[in-house]
This record gives sequence, C-alpha cells and structure tokens, in this order.
Amino acid sequence: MKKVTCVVVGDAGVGKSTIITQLTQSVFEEDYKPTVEDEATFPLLVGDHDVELTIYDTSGNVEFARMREDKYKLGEGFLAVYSITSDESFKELKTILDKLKALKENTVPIVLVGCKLDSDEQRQVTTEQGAEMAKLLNCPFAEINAKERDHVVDVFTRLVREIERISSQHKVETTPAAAAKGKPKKKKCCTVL
Ligand SMILES: Nc1nc2c(ncn2[C@@H]2O[C@H](COP(=O)(O)OP(=O)(O)O)[C@@H](O)[C@H]2O)c(=O)[nH]1
Ligand SMILES: [Mg+2]
Repeated sequence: MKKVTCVVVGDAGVGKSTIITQLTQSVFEEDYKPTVEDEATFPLLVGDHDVELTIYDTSGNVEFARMREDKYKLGEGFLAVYSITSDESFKELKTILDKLKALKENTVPIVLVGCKLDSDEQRQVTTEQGAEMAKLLNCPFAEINAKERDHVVDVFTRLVREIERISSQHKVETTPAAAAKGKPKKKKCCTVL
C-alpha cells in the first residue's frame, strides 16, 4: 500500500489532536490535554486507491521546537489548522507556515482548515478571511466541526490528493528534456505566506 506522511500544524488548542483522534478512533474528548508529540496511522481510500497515512501531531510547546522541525522535514503534506473562534490562532498559523516554507525546498502541499465550526456564536475569523488565505496559499480550504467528526476524513483525503497533484508536477518539471534545457519550468502551485 502506498504510504503518505502528513503533519498537522497550528496554534495550541485549535483542535489538531481532536482531528487526529476523530479520524483514527472516532473519539471526541471534551477535556483539553496538551500534546507532547504524537504519531498515528490510518488507511484511507482516495479515489480508486488505498493509502496508508501516517499522521504526526505537533505541539506548540517551545521545548518541542526541535521535534517539530524534524516533522516539518518528514511531512509530505500539511493540515494547517486554526480555530474560527480565535483570531490569534489564525495569525499564528501564518507564522507557522512561514517557518515551514523556510525549511522546504519545493512547493508545500497544504489543506487549510478552520476548526470548531459548531461554535459559530464565538466566531472571530470569517469564512471570507479563511477563503482569502487559501487563495494566497493556492490550496483547498474547509471549515470543519471536529467535535462531530464532520469533514474530518474529507480534509485528509483532499490533502493526499494535493500531495499527489503537486508531486506529479514536480516529476514533470524534472524530466530529462527539462533538465537538458537547464531551465526546469516550475509551476508555482502553492505559495506559502
Ligand atoms: N466545540 C468544539 N471544540 C473542539 C473542536 N475540536 C476540538 N475542540 C476542543 O478544543 C480543545 C482543544 O482541542 P485539541 O485537539 O486538544 O487542540 P490542539 O492543542 O490543537 O491539539 C479541546 O477541549 C477539544 O475538546 C470542535 O470542532 N468544536
Ligand atoms: Mg494537541
């Protein structure tokens, strides 16, 4: 089975660990438990093929900054999460994606996720703001309710599709003909802020 590695990034408390436990175990925990660093696997059907997804969770704790960087390097794709109830988390995500881009040579496959859609009465980030950021990143965007597992499988499926789409573009760019010309045509498909 094809293996794909992805990393869930975002500010503390936005719902990263919840998204992962909902995907892999269909469990919602009301209590907030700060994450150390975690890893899970999940078989995912993407179109006509199965993929074994390895998902790395991350924590915002500064002590784990080194671990986080290692995961950024390992990750083929990134679920970039903020909470629609926190403008702070939306801003922080931009900073995180800047750091991520600095560590990666190629285009980074990303799916942007606004979590806690059920808490609309506490909303601080509009759907338009999320859509605007996704436009700048040139990546898929979804607002989800991780509490009810809504769209949780969907965002990971979209991420695998993004990884496959972007990696097939990189292959095209590095064909012998392109290399011989010395000027591989790089299609920019996901600009990180
Ligand atoms: N209402 C609501 N709460 C959520 C949702 N996702 C996560 N939470 C809660 O938000 C808190 C932080 O979630 P967690 O997954 O630990 O965040 P992390 O720090 O990003 O891993 C926990 O109390 C969760 O129960 C959601 O979609 N809706
Ligand atoms: Mg966590």
